[in-house]
Amino acid sequence: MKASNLPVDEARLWSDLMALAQITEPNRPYTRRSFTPLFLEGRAWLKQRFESAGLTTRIDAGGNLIGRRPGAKPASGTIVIGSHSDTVPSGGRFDGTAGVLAALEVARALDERGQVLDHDLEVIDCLAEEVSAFGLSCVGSRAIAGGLSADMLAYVGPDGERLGDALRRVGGDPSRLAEAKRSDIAAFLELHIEQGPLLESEGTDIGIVETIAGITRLELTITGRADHAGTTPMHLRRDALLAAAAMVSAVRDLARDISDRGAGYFVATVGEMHVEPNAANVVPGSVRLVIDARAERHATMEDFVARLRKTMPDVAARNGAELSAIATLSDVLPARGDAALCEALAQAADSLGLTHRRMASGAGHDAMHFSRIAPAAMVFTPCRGGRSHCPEEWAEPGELAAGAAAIFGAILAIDRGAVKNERG
Ligand code: HGY
Ligand code: MN
Ligand code: MN
Repeated sequence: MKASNLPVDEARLWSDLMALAQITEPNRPYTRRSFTPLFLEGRAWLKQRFESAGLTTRIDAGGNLIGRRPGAKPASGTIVIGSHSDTVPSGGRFDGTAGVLAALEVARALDERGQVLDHDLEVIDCLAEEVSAFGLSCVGSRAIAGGLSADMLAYVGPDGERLGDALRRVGGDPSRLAEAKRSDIAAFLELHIEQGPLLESEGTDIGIVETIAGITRLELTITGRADHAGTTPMHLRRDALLAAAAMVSAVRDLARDISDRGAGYFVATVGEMHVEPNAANVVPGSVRLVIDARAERHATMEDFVARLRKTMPDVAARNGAELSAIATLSDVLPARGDAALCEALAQAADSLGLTHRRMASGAGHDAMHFSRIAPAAMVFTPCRGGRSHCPEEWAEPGELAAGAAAIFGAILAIDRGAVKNERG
């Protein structure tokens, strides 16, 4: 339903979104991969918008762009709102960016309405929420939560650069990560498009996220033998890609078996694969593939990984290759929305005449990491056909403004002390 007289400027939010969307790789819109020059161009644009909204900006040691407005009683702590501005390759215009720009719009609206908060207020564009070229996601929000480890900083990207060096290149500082870890956050709120079909199919205005599925990413290396594609008889081949293909369908079968057994929400995908030497006339010598698994319950994920480790070596051997390595790239536990913050969002929605429902998220978000160090909650807004991580991703201006307005209302409630979250 189209709510009227929202406390945020729908047109201004939409104009920001469409302006930032123009900063993309021209031949595969919408692509603004973290750590790239285009990402930094988007950052520079965001910094200018933050500052024209009266926020003082900085890049913290974790590479996050932070816009800050001091409160009247700084001892109250900091209310943080934000998301991420990096995209997947050929992604959409709203995943992440809607949350960053809605946060900026909320900050402007609070200011324009003379709402002086007791709490400090921060708008944050978190670095590299999407799986980066280094194989790691949520780089900036991990740093804020104190979870960006030295091992992770040693991850190497496709052109040989270490993550720690890339972090420095975008303004972070791996030697000062202890300073990036926060203990002052009173509440973290994130607006995000649902990236699923539920809200649109029901005609519900906003979703209030109670749980975010845990994510485990594993890198499997399959070793065969590179040979001449024209002279090597079929029965003598050790084709790593053939084995990898069998493993991809085995992952799918295992995921279906687990999700059909009612062990809570579970999905697994192989969306990334690198073939060596990747030449038409060479029998593939080796393959590196990444499994992305999501589970509502961590016990289900543990079961998946145990069964995977047990069965995959045989799948490789049956297809003439060897599973030579399984590396855990990341392993993030499921996260919960703070009950009191969720209730504050529901009450804000009610007061605006917005319909809302509680729901789970199969997508990962920066809020997962903030939830380890502070009360955190998310607002979902509908997206057309539930499509995301593709150029067809679409959201309506009024839907995004409604989500931003709910956050606006929840912030006022938090600031006046009307929200007693689980951390007391
Ligand atoms: O992959 C995810 O769940 C998120 O879109 N980064
Ligand atoms: Mn995404
Ligand atoms: Mn996202």
